Amino acid sequence: MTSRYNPQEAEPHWQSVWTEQDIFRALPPSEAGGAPKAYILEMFPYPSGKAHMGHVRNYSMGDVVARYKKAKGHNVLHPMGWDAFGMPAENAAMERGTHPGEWTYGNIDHMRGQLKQLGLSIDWSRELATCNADYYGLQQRLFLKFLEEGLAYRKSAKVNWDPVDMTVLANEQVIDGKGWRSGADVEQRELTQWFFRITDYAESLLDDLKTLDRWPEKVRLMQENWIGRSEGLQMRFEFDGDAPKSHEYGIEIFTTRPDTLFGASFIALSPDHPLTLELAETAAEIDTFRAECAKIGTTEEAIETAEKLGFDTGLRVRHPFEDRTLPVWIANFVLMGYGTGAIFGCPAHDQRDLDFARKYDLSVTPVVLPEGESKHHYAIENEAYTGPGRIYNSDFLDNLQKDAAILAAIARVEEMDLGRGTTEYRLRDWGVSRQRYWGCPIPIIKCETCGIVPVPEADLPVVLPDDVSFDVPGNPLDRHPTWKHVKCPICGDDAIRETDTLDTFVDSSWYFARFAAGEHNDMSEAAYWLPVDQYVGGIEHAILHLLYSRFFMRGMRDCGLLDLPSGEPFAGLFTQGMITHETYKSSDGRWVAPDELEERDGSLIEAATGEPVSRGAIEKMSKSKRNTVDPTAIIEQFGADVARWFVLSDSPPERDVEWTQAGAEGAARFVQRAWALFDALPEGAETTETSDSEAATDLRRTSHKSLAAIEKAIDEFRFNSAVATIYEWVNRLKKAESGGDDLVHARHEGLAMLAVCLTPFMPHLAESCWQRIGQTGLVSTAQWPTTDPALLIEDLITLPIQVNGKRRSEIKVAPDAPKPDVEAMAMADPAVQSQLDGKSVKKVIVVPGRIVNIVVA
Ligand code: ANZ
Ligand code: ZN
Repeated sequence: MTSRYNPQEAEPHWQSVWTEQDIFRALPPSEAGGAPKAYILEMFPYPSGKAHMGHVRNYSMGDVVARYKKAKGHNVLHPMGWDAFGMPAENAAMERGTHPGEWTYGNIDHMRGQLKQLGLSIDWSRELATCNADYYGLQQRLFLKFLEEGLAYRKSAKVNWDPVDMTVLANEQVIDGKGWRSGADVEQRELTQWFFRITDYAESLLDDLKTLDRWPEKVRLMQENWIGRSEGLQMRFEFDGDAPKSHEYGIEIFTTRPDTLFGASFIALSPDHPLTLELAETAAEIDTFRAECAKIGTTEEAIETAEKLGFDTGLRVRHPFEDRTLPVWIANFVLMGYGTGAIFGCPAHDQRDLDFARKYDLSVTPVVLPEGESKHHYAIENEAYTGPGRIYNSDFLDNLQKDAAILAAIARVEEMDLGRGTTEYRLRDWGVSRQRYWGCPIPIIKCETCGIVPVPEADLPVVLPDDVSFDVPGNPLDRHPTWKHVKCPICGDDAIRETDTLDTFVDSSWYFARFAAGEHNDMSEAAYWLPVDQYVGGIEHAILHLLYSRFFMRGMRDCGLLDLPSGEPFAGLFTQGMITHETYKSSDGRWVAPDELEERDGSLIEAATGEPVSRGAIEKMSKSKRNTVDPTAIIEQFGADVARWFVLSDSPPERDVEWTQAGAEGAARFVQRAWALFDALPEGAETTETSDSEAATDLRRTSHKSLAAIEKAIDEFRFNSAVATIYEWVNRLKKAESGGDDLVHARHEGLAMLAVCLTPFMPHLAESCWQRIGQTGLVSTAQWPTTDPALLIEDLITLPIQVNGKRRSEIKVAPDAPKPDVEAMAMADPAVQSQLDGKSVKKVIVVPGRIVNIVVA
């Protein structure tokens, strides 16, 4: 009589055994013996309230790698923590009147419980939360170190200001030029803010992407584009007629397309260009125009998509190569922070310039001819041509290809002493000041006499005050009655604390180093573990988080804090796909959640109302479409192993996976099927004799080949292929149950191997199975089995041998045996030898896998 496997009993049991035996604790380097280290990390969660299926997928994938590496004999570090500062806690505080900390720590407790239910091989002794003063106090030290080394500095910069909520908004909080909460028109304000000098590292951040060969190509490309190196030309256009006093030298522009200089039709200044500001002093229309531009917001994206706006200054400049002049405009799409804040517009070959030229009726002259076009008929309508081609309409550049023309134009401009070739980066310094409460306080004191004074070491951490209120808009730190009032550490006079806190991206830029540094924040231990060998997370962090982390490691290295020569935090990166689910709508157009449905007579109805429900598209699980499933509910119904197995089984890890109830039920049936295999093994199987019967050898071959295939699949991040192999292997082992006693030993061997292979995927089931067949210890600490190479060799195949087209014999060879070997074996065959009988061989034709034909005279 076979028993059922009960995940509700087994899972909590094994989890408590693992905890009691403390088997997932990472060993400090001194205790690791010769074991190689493996640092496996998933992007740490924001404690929003509840874990979602995306977390389940992310952490299951990391757990597969961590458990596998452990089985392979590595000293594994697999920690977990909480990215715990940020806006949602303040919003919750405003809505419910709770303290952000209370809300956050409550969520952490809940989500920790949920993650523990998943049976992850986490070293919980290293858990951290970024909102904990222990953590952000160290971050304040880092900030001061960066300040000392010139990597942090203050400057005045523009922010999005919400005049109703009286607060600064992040770019993401400006929607169509309006504040996301108040709906008020957002204004641009200048504030003095803190910055990190990430641009110092632009070159190495870009060049070293080449060394990250275990990162997805698309992420490297996204980073490359974000850093945005362009080889360009900085040059001036001299004024025609009277030049404004401050610009007698001309207007400096930056371009990456000097090959299009003959197509130039206007010059455009940024609304914030010094010349614009100067002109505005005597022209009120320019002020009005600037205010109009300021409504659009500071993001490049907002500016890119906004309607093009221009103002003609009436000034004119001379073309460097031709006897003509160009008008000088002010244009909203020219950013002050890039290049020189001024451009020349070539509408034929730049879409923004074209949109602008069409709107203000400026000339459009094409100068790059695409391959296959005739210069007499080629014309630009409403789409600029930005591709390669041959230059025309361009005097000395005519007939050159684009790239050669760029160099020729730069050379000529340098010769004329009007400019020089340059390298520019799109990357800007990282503004880290946030006018928020729930973040890491910037450890600075502002004194009227002494200026900007770092908080002395002994006074760190600067702890957030608890008694704050969120009933009025703005930063509670700023209006706290006492917190910001301190004595200046230098002169002792009254002074004021910096009330800005750090961008939460700072918190996540070094947490992996904190994990690695262990209990005593020992940076030599951090150097042992870093870089992270395998990082797993969402593609949404492909740019900022990864770039900031790369900057931080370089910064810490150059401050002498961390011995990490490459400055690279993540040697391997994997970005997983999302979890999708069908969507459902009621007849009156409401979204209906999956657990509110019932199936009646083959059609879907809403359980509460009995009304019919229609199926919609399969989409990313989201609260707004109500197509989420709750991991806790799944774990209660099926167990954590089923949830883990499902999210790993159905699609390649980088692709989306669709969650279905039927799929979960299928996974649950598989759990029972696998268990039944172990349960059916006769007692004492482990002590039976090996058999070399053909059936036994065949079964052993399947097991060893499956093991090798699973190993390869995990190494290559193809978890779904590993799962598919396990399915087949289980079927094969099931068949063996009806075989003879000669199979018992091979079955035991196969099942012991299978249990180890199941561990990364379904660790609880694997423990029960391991125990059931009498193995010692825990499978979670068992070594990965070794394969017997002899059993991996493919079965031999039979090749017929013909002599002059007549079948005379056959030989058995490996399917991939090289031709010369096959030929030699065929010639040596006794039956063939007797046929040849002294005749001379003219030719031997080997058709691999099919036949050998010997032609004799
Ligand atoms: C003339 C031109 C002709 C341009 C053409 C492009 C195409 P990337 O390649 O991304 O670095 N530009 C320069 N400074 C700018 C600023 N402050 N705000 C907005 N646009 C600016 O972009 C470089 C190109 O972006 C430059 O080359 C310039 O336009 C524009 F057929 O100059 B180009
Ligand atoms: Zn002072």
